[in-house]
Amino acid sequence: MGKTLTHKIMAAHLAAGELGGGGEIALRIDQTLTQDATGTMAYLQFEALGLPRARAELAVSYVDHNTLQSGFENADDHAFLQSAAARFGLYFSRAGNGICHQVHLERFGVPGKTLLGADSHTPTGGGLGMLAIGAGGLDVAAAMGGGPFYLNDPAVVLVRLSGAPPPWVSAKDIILALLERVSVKGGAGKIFEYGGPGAAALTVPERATITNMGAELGATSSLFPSDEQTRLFLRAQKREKDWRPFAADPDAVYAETLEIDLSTLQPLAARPHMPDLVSPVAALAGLPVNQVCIGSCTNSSYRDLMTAAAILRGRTVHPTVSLVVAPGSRQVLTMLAANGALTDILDAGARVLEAACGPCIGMGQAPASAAVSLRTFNRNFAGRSGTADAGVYLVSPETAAVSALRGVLTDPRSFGAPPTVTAVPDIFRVDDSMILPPGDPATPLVRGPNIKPLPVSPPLPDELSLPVVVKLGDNITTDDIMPAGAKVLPLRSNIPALAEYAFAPVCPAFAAKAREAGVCAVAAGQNYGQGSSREHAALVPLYLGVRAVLARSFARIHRANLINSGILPLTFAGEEDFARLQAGQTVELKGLGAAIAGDEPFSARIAGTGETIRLRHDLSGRQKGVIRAGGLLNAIRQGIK
Ligand code: MIC
Ligand code: SF4
Repeated sequence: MGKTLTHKIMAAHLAAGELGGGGEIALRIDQTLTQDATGTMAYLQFEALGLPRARAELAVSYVDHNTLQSGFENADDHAFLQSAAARFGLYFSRAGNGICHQVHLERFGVPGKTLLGADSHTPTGGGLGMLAIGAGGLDVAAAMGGGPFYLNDPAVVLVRLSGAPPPWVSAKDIILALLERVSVKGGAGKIFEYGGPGAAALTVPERATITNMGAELGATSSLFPSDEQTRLFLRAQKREKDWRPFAADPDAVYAETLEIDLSTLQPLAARPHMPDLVSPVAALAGLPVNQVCIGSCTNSSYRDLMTAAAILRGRTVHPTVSLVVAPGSRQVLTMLAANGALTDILDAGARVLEAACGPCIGMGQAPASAAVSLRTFNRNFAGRSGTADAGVYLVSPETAAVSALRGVLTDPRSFGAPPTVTAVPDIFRVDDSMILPPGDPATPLVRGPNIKPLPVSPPLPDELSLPVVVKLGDNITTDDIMPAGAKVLPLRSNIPALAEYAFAPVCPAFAAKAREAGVCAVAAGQNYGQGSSREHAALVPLYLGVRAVLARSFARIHRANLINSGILPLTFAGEEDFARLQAGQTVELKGLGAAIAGDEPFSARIAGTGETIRLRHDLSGRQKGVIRAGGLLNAIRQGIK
């Protein structure tokens, strides 16, 4: 029986477990990456593990998220990260060098390797034929130290692309079409492997747009084969020596196959406030637009910005629109500067930002009240832009640029002939001078006042009486649990200060109520914790006394982060159990030791009501040990893992 590409890479990296069995497996990790909003915690954890030096083949620490520096906090974090990189043996990509995923694709990604990143969009590397997975900082710290990464063996789905996209339809429209079909929770427990003639024709930057936004499907990862397109990209990056062909066997067996005929696609947009609320741009055309942002790890490549520049050339942005352009990397920005495209963009009236995440994570450029903002980004969750009532639409660079000129959401097909852009030039501008190589192990860690110690959970007791502080609905994002943005992100290495903002968008009184309760629980619907990898969405609730989250289902990375933090992720056994439990009630968990040891559903009483609910834990043997110890740090220190 032929093998999928995913299983070939997994088989070559399997450290424990069985492929195809659906249980927990462990993979050896070749490369790790962190960014500054997750990195400070990851390196504090690496330090707490007592590991002297990274053992992975390659470990890179990027600074790309918190670059606004409106106070000392971000700069303190950068100094800490730079010292940690030198001490622990990491490459350090300095602020201004670009967004982690874009730079990793350009400079470090290698086909057939495994990459674990403390950021949910790490699967961008799948555009190069890597198996690239997002995880919480502690899992990345453990992998950096040479430990394997544990995950549930995913089902492998083939997305077979046929046909060629019509003019003005690009990679963003392909992944939006898939999001419409699969939804933000439909990818859970799956890896999406792309194939077919339509995939072969896509360049690496286009593939990376698709694998990047596979994160919005809730997928474990997404990847393309490594082929001639991959070789051309790596050659242009002066890295042809890193190229190897990798592909699925022709008779590979997949859990599921999805067919997309690219020739049937049209320009698409995801409407507020979820990436899977997809409509044809034509159906929304005419909507007045206040802001257009081009950038983010999804759509900020040389290909994307050259396309936008070609559309903008010789024209001026509409008077009602603020056009913001954030290039993905210093490589992209300097190439645009050298070939004149940057002048076209500036001449058109764009506001050009440094090569960083910027507005994607609410680090500046918040839209006006009730504004409509078109963004080439990957997430349009309510409030993520920094403006609670702004409506963010996710679109391709083509739709964004054309709409910026017209002042209304515009189907780019009405613009005339599409620009012809070389996505992968013969040679990219390679200059790694802003990437510092690993330094002296004796380098002291620079700890400014913003760097606070980690919260650590106590071991799991046998009984817990937990008031349910809040009951939430489906698809609660990590931005709902632990918002980001210019005001809150500087506190990422300061859990006590961050705690004030816990659940702010969905339950502003959460911190006060949790403190009053002492220990407590959170209840929620399906796909709880979708979105980012930020373990702060577990560490902050832990700090505030949350000992269990009861949900109808969980997003993969967040569930792992809860377990790693020592918070019990429990699922309601049935619909009626979810319906029965109300906010303000107290759940009594008794005989937890026995309940965790077994794998069957167990009962919990709702205090003072005479009612019970049935719950499941679905923990693997290893996870049971982690939960009993009170989290992964405790477990590793006690030699449990
Ligand atoms: C995001 O896009 O939400 C982030 C910011 O990149 C996060 C990581 C974080 O919160 O630090 C992610 O996607 O994992
Ligand atoms: Fe940065 Fe946005 Fe990409 Fe997250 S999604 S890594 S914030 S550009």
